[in-house]
Amino acid sequence: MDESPEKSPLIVLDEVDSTNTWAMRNFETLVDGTVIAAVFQSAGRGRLGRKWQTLPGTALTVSAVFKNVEKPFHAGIIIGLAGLELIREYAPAAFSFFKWPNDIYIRECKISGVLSEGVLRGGCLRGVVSGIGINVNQSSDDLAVLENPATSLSVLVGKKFFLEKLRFELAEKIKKYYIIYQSNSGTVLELWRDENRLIGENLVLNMPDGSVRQGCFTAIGANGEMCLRSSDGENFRFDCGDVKIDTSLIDFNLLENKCKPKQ
Ligand code: BT5
Repeated sequence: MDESPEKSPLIVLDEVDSTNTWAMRNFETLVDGTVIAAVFQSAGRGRLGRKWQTLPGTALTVSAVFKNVEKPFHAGIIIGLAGLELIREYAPAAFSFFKWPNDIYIRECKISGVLSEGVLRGGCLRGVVSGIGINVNQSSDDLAVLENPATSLSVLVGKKFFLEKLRFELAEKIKKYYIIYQSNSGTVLELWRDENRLIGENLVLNMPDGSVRQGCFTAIGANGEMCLRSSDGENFRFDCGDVKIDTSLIDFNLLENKCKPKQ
């Protein structure tokens, strides 16, 4: 079997519980770099047992099989960069960025989320399945049912998109970033750091144990961890947690201007 990502297939399923679950179940038989997309995902999953909700035919729900990454968190970066590039192409006027680690936001609204899961067999890590959900054709009313602010390409641009085309383009971008990663992982990691536009901002971090941390997001460490400096100058490192965007702490107009390419 040819294992080069250039030739890895795109599998489109009409309906599935979760593309991540399907890819994990079928991991052994799938070529490295295979991309699996669903027209409808009935039980989409977020991190920490949360749900990823999308109505049929409104969104991209895609997973990819990574058998060749140096560190498991790199898989989420590869798929996240592909998603960010697609969102930028179709909504170029919107200020899109990564909210650490791999969520994609437009200001305080989530447009995309990434779920990466290690594939363990007999206690050994065989690879990673990483899935991305991108909101495309949802209306504001569709998104209003979600518990946190969310947006879609359609809300941003004011028109509907042909999902089949975007699905194919996303798969090509995932392959592209995986190939770049395999020849130079440092380039891909640097790109991801640069697109984490909340570095330098004051953030609130909700930890899985329910505790809350607040401080300045100073940097991303070598293992992808968030470095946070508290108001009394103490430095902390976190490899998990949910960043909450507090619009009273972040001036998005200022941030957007700072991030604009210089003319
Ligand atoms: C994520 O989790 O953001 C990861 C989402 C990954 C989804 C993809 S789709 C393809 C693949 N197959 C799967 O089953 N999953 C992956 P987390 O950071 O835990 O965010 C989950 C939270 O986002 C929820 O609790 C809601 O508040 C919110 N949410 C749910 N659906 C959303 C949507 N469509 N748009 C924006 N926010 C949403």
